[in-house]
Amino acid sequence: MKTRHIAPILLACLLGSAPMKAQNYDETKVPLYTLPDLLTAEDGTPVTTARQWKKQQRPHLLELLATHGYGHTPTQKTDVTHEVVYENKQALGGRATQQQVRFTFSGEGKTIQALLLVYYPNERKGKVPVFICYNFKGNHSTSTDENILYSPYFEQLPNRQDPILVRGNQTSRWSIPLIIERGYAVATMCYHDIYPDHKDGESQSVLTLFPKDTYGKPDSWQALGAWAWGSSRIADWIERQPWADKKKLAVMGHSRQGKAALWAGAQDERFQVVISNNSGCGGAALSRREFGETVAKINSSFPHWFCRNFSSYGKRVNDLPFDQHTLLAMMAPRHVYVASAKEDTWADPRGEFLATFQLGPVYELFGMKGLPSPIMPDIHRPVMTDAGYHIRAGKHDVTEYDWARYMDFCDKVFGR
Ligand code: GTR
Repeated sequence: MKTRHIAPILLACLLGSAPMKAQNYDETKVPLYTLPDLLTAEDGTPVTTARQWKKQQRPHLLELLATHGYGHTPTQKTDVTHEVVYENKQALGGRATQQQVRFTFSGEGKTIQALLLVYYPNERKGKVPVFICYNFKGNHSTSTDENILYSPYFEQLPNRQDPILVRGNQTSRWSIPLIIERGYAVATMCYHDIYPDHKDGESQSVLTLFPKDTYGKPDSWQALGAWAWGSSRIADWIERQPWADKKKLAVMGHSRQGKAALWAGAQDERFQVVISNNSGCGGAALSRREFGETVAKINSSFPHWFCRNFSSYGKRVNDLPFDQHTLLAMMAPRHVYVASAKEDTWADPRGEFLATFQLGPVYELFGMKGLPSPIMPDIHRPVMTDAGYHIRAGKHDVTEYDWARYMDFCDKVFGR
């Protein structure tokens, strides 16, 4: 018995690293913690007005999030061209128009291509709100429609029989018919096209389209920063479409893309509604709870996601100058919706809820309302004020239940 325990420890010592603590799933073992106070300025004075928040506190906190968490996004612009390569005005039995748009990003003598898949309703009174969200497994995974072109990342796979190329293998995560029925548009791109999601993905990512000194440093962007940047480039195109209501843009992401959606919403104030679906550690869940996935664990599994500075907080999470409520608060006075799943303990549903609750005092500066109670609601009892939260039954996933709630919330926010 003993050797079983000793072997990994010996191995870790030989490799020069201490073994990682097991993940905690026991609420009674959550350490005591104090969250950084969102309404205390750097010099210790209280933040009491919306103006102070906007002019001083928000920029200060955003800078902390960039320096210690997500990395700085370069301010330089890259060239982007767009070409509608496919259009079907009779998609979904005539209820929607489907477009596929090739984005070509260029810079530093290189180009990178990505494909955006868009559906918007044919029957519409005026312009429509739009959900912008990445897919994990290529545009072809969202539907069995044979006309959907493979996303560039998947197009290059040498084995055409690869099961990943099966159409519609993630259809259940994309309630496109429901989205259209409720009068919304949806735009999706494969996240690998922007930054291939593996630790050596940088060389094929959009980072390389920027000057060399904008990446590779402890506080510069990596994959999450790139994905967030890409959402803003999608918004640039959407804003110019005659059918799209540019004042009603929502960014939604699941899991690692929930983290990216929150970081996109923090930086780009065109996103009026920012939706985190099961985003967990480094997304909506409070890091200081160390429940499920931890800062130490996420950085060791995914060293290419956050900025390098973030990994130094693995063993001293209480020294982080922010927690995830800070990220959510960047949306004020816009709207944030956080969703959890009961069985998704890795993502710490309670931590996701508590971070959302912490938004309250910041919303109040703007005369807005955060979540009404610090007591977590039961499953399938969504709470919607100026912020939204729900926990549903089931696993780590995106389901029709989640989409329906996001649209209920957007209907409320957009006055539909
Ligand atoms: C897990 C990761 C989570 C979450 C998830 C996902 O492996 O630990 O932070 O992002 O992946 O993206 O599905």
